[in-house]
Amino acid sequence: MTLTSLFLALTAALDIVNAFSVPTILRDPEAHKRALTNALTSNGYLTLVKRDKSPPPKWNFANSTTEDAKADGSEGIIIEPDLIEGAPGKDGGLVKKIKFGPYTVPAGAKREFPIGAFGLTPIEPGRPLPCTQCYITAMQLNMEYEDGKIANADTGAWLHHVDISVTGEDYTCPSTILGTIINFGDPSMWGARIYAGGNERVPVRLNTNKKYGIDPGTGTMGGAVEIMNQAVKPIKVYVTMLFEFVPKGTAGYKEARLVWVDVTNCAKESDFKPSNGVYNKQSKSFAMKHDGELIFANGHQHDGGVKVELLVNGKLSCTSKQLYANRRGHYIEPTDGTVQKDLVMPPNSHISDVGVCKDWGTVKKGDVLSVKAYFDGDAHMQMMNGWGVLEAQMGIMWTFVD
Ligand SMILES: [Cu+2]
Repeated sequence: MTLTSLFLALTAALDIVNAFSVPTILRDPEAHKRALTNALTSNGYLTLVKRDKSPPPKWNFANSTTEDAKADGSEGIIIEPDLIEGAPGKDGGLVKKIKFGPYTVPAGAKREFPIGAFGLTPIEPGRPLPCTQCYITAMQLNMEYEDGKIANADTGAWLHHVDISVTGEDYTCPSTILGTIINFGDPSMWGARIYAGGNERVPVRLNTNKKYGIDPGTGTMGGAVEIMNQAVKPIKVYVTMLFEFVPKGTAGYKEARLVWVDVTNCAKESDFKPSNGVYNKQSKSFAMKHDGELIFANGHQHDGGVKVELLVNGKLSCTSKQLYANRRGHYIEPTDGTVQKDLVMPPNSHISDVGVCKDWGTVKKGDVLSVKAYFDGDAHMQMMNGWGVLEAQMGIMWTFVD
């Protein structure tokens, strides 16, 4: 068996496993309904109603950077403005859109798709890079339909997870292709991860006050996307990435890297089993391999998440708060029957943005990084699958360091 056929066989096997284990949300709609009703009456909805009477924290509905915002996220909220395709980038940069897909997802199902495989096999040659001899200074993901309209919760399209990697070695979790395949790990794990995101679709910018960018090298781009369809009909969508970049020779620009700090450490994936109510989860420690500036960080959690903290040598360094606001719209499921009724969550149940940290300090080689994620399933209802089991949670700080 060649490596290529092994890869394809395993990809196919993974798809079969997914087909049976993943579209849980609709396996038994009645069970989901019961579970949702339980959740509604036991905590989530009642709390949400209460919240309507006593206002939620001010930052919960921030639509732009607040006046009291601190660089380390400890006070207020820093909102990174969305990237705009075709608009002029900073320092003469260009903003280019790359589309992955189309991906078709059946009604009520969740599917994972690999995005190329870094040119390691002739059949999975990877995807062309957005640029070469360049620095990627900003990135943002999104999802759209064939006609370019946004695909989000208001049409049942849920962008569960996207990981983008380039050829190279990951900073925190260097892994081999064989090890990743044997573990059924996320395909992005065998490259250098440069961006990841969920349905909050948060832009990353590395050149706000200083001049940094990711050097994508000369290889290819790959990774994985995971999409969930809560609509009553199948959906056909494209996952998009906006890349802003400058030529490598642009005055003053230097390379930055993604340091992925995850409560699951270097597990095959970032998913972990959630609890009910209020809880938190902390990662092991990871030692920095070089001195660097802390340029940008955004925390990632699923609905129910409150905030993610980055700790350096055990001391709080960056706080990234999860926002249940609606800065860009599209985050409320309709009740007109186009989205499965049992999957409609109360308005403002979904994380639609996060507060980020920017240019807030430095780290030294040997400094120990860890991440702690806080959850409150009473204040923010967590998602549930068709058997009434809570969907997986995550707690990650995507930290960019030069
Ligand atoms: Cu996630």
